[in-house]
Parts: sequence; C-alpha cells; structure tokens
Amino acid sequence: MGRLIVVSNRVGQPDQSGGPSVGGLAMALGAALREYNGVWFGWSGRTVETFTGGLSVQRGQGATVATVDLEEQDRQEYYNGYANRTLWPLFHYRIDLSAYERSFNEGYARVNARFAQTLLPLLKPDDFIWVHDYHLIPLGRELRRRGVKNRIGFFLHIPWPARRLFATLPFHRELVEAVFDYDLVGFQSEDSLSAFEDYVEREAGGTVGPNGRFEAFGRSLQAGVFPIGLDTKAFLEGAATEAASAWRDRMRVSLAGRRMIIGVDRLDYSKGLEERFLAYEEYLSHAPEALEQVFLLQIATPSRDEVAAYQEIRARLDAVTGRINGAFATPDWVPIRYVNRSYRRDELAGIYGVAAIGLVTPLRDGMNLVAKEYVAAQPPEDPGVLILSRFAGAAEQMGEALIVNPFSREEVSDAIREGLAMPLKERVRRWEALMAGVRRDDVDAWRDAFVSALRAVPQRELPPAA
Ligand code: ADQ
Repeated sequence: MGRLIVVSNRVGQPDQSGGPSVGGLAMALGAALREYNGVWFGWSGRTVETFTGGLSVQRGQGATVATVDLEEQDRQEYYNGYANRTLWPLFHYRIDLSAYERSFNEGYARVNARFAQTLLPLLKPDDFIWVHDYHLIPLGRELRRRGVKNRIGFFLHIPWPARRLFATLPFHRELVEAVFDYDLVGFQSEDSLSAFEDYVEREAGGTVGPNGRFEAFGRSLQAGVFPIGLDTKAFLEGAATEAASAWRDRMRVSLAGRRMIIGVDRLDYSKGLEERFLAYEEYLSHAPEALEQVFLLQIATPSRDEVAAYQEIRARLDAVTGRINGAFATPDWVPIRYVNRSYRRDELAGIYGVAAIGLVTPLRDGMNLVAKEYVAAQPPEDPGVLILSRFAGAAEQMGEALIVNPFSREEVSDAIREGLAMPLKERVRRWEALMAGVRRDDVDAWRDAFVSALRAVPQRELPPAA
C-alpha cells in the first residue's frame, strides 16, 4: 500500500500532542500521520541566504518529517505576500485588503516550484500525495511538469470565494487551471464547493457532471466536501487532565457567581472580533441586569504580525476593548477580559468548560474548530450554549447551535440574551446533538474520507518501468 505524503506550508510536530500549536492544520494532520506511515513535507519556517533545497529529515513514531529552508525574499513574497496579503483576504471576502503585486506572484510561483523540486526525489511511484491549503495551489501543476503521475489530492482549509469575487484576482484563470492538475479537490463546505462549481461552469466554460466530476481546460478532476473535524479523542483526554481541572477550578473562583462568555481565536480580521465586541456592547447597553453579572473572556493570539492589516486590527481591538471597558467597568468588574496569548489545548479545554456561552462569530471561516472544541469541553449535565456564525463552514454541520449573522449586532446581542436564558433541558438537547456530531465527524473520519476518495480516483497513465 502506497505511503501518504502530506505537503503543507509549515509542518507540525506529529509526535507531540496537546502543544500550543495555534492553527487547526497542525493538529489535524498530526493525527493523520500517526495512522499512516506518512511523510510530512513543508517549510521549516527558517530562512537562509541562498536556497539550496537541502532537506532536514526527522524520523518520528510512524511518520517522517522533512523540511526545507527558504530565502528571506520567499518569506516576504510568497508567505507574507501572495499567501497572506493576496489570497487570504480575497478568500475571506476582503478584497479591500487584497494586495496585487507582481513580486508576490513571482514569489508564489518560485516557492511552489522549489517545493516540487525538493519533494521530487522523496517520491515513490505508488505514494499518494495530499497537498494542503492556499499556499500551495500550484504545487500539483509543478509536480506534473516534472513528470509526477502519482495521485495528488488538494484540500482547501479556507473558504473558496464566490465567483465574482474570485474574478477580481489577476490571473484567476491560471490559478483555477492549476487546480485541474489535481485528481481530487476537497472543500470544507457545500458553500465553497458550489462557489467553485459556479466558477468552473460560468467563468471557465467547464462542466460539472454527476458525482462531483469536474471538466475544464481539457482536464478533469473529482471534487467534494470533506468537513474537517476535531481530534476529539485527544481533546477529551486533554479535558480530563489535572491541568484542565485546575483551570476549571481557578476560573470558577474568578467567576464568583458571574457567567462567562468565551471567544478563542487567532487575532485575524476574518474572525469578526471587532463586530463581536460591538455586539456584546449592544447586549450590555440593553441588559442592565447583566452588568457585573456577565463578562466576555476573549483569548486572541497574535498571528502574522509582519502583515500591516494584522497590526491594524490589533490596534483597533485594543482601542475597542479599552473603550467598552472604560465605559462599563466598575471597580470590581470589567466587561471584557482581553488576553493576547495562547494556551495549551488541555488548559483551553478547562477554560471553555466553565463558559455559559461559546461565542464563535467569524465573518468568514473555512470550518472553525473552536466551535467544536467548545462543544467537546462542555459538562454533559450542565452544558453551555454555542453561538455560531452562519458564515463559518461549521454552521453547515452544527445546526443545533444558535446560528447568527455576525454582521448584525442586534442578532448577536439577541442570541447572547437567548443563550444566557436558555433552560437546562433545551441546552442539554442541543448539546447532545452537537456532541454526537463532534464525535462522529472527527478528524479521523475526515482524513479517512479524503484518503479513501483519493485512492479511489483512477490512476493516471503509469510511469514507464525503470
Ligand atoms: P484557523 O484559522 O487557524 O485555521 P480554527 O479552525 O479556528 O482556525 O483553528 C484554530 C485552532 O487554534 C483551534 O484548535 C484553537 O483552539 C487554536 N487556537 C486559536 N486561538 C488560540 C489561543 N489563543 N490559544 C490556544 N489555541 C488557540 C484554518 C481555517 C479554519 C479551519 C482550520 C482547519 O481558517 O477555518 O477550521 O484551518 O481546517
């Protein structure tokens, strides 16, 4: 049976569990590689003067991790540039923030070619290759150009944007044409799949057949929805540790009878933090009985802080929390506890566990694993309420949450009121349905579904025998 070769921008540490690896990808793939005799290939995160393509290989239990160093110019043009200043904002519907610079395109093409070149000698003819995320869309094409006939799958962790938005990207056709060098393409949600379908049919002049067969540019691929799940087993183990229980105790003392609303996010403009704070302010303004009885704990870990848009959103959030706290706080109560650091997953599980509401209101999100973590951390006998944005992929699976439009302060504020007042019986009913989904559709189910779909696609013409 062929090995599984996973390729992503950065690699995680598959042998380490529970570490504070911010970003859902590292956690999900660690679980995938423990199962298969996998190789995980990606950028080391380091830069060197001149790219050599030299690999650093670490063999761990059941998985090998191979990394390559890039140049500083690569970091700027490919990572901070095309990936995080062009594609990320566009795919999250923020074309106002998307930067189009020729050097970014060049850097993106160069690094994808470098990845392909470096990966090539590691490949065996029967390996399955699974490429992850928007940093590496053209990697399949670069591998095909070098004669690779293996089955190659691609999974997009973030949303695929609506056709008219996608068409604002210079060279959008080329990017989609590159997608057609994959055999299988997976999306998080029906929403993303149908946006891709719309582009293929109406912009690329292609066709979409039954069973997810897409044809365009003289080629075809298989596409489908593969919603990512939580590493539920590992998360529940984390929630049962001493560390988690110590955090539950510590938070209960600090609650002093008040009720906590929790948000946990990377500090990113797509997560809707400012809108969330304003909706919470709206709630406080109309609920005098809540003053001093409720608070919002927002844990927001800074990320991508070399990119100006991230420095700006951080400054805006500092200002907004300061203003709301200044306006509502009393000597022994602040309405927003705003924390800019990250916590280990077991610690987070403890903190989520005492929150009456999980407030997950991204403006756009591929999936959002925090929604699933919040559910998994709830005590079955007295679970809290999940408030979830309709624009997170997770909303397609988590219909028993209170689903809101994160752009509407009134709607989010009403949901907070409804959630805090919800009777135990209804909380339990909703939570049980949500938790059944979190258990069933976990990261193993996601991986197995993708890998078996990849194995099932017809093999391209085999390479000539050596
Ligand atoms: P992210 O945008 O990083 O991932 P998300 O799915 O919310 O978003 O995952 C974040 C992970 O990081 C969670 O496991 C969370 O616990 C952790 N995390 C966030 N803030 C933290 C903090 N302050 N301290 C500790 N841990 C923190 C992308 C897509 C998502 C998609 C994932 C997986 O944007 O839509 O769900 O990939 O596919």
